[in-house]
Amino acid sequence: MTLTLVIGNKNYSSWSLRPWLAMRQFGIEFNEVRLALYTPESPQQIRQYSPAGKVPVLLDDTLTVWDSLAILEHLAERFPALSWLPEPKAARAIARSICAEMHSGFAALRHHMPMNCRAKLPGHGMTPEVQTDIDRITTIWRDCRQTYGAEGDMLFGTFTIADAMFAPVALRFATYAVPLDRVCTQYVEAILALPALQAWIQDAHAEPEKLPSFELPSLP
Ligand SMILES: N[C@@H](CCC(=O)N[C@@H](CS)C(=O)NCC(=O)O)C(=O)O
Repeated sequence: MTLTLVIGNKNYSSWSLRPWLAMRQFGIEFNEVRLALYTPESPQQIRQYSPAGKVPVLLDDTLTVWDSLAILEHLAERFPALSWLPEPKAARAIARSICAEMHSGFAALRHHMPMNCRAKLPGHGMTPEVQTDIDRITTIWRDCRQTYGAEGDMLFGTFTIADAMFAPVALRFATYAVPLDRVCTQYVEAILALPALQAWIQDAHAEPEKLPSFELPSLP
């Protein structure tokens, strides 16, 4: 049965990156449909696939699954032999909680430091609210790495859904050169070094579209 993942521009679409990265990391085969977002045609194009009018969307045979977290949960059910979440119950509870926290929070960071894989924008986008988001995210990363990360470079050692959820943040921290401590710097480097993430960035560089609102977020 074929899986098709519908995504937006790789340079800008942070929500698309999450399931794409997880599927590539776990070696799941899928077809990719990439739509250029924020064009006059894009709302109608997206609605051909998703009732919500947003990407990412997963087409799984006759099923349509939309929303990045729902897609990851669906995949975890579909491929139960893969390690989507850490094994110990306590770690799984934390992993689920931080995925949900990431999914529903950090609005200031998203707004002021939009994902832009190609760009280098040090110092742009920083506000007190953004710093509050960064402080919370780096606390999460430190706690996970220190408590559960001994067996690898990811939040819970090996790659899990939690890393897919936070990978766009790692890219943002690199683009905006956010100052980080050693543990968080190493985590960002580990995410950036994933072959699948490198492939995503390479594809982002090859994209022709330039969206002005993502290119020059304001200086504080
Ligand atoms: N909560 C959703 C958010 C999806 C979302 O906002 N996608 C953006 C792209 S990153 C989108 O489709 N924008 C196109 C539009 O609004 O026309 C998810 O996790 O999938």
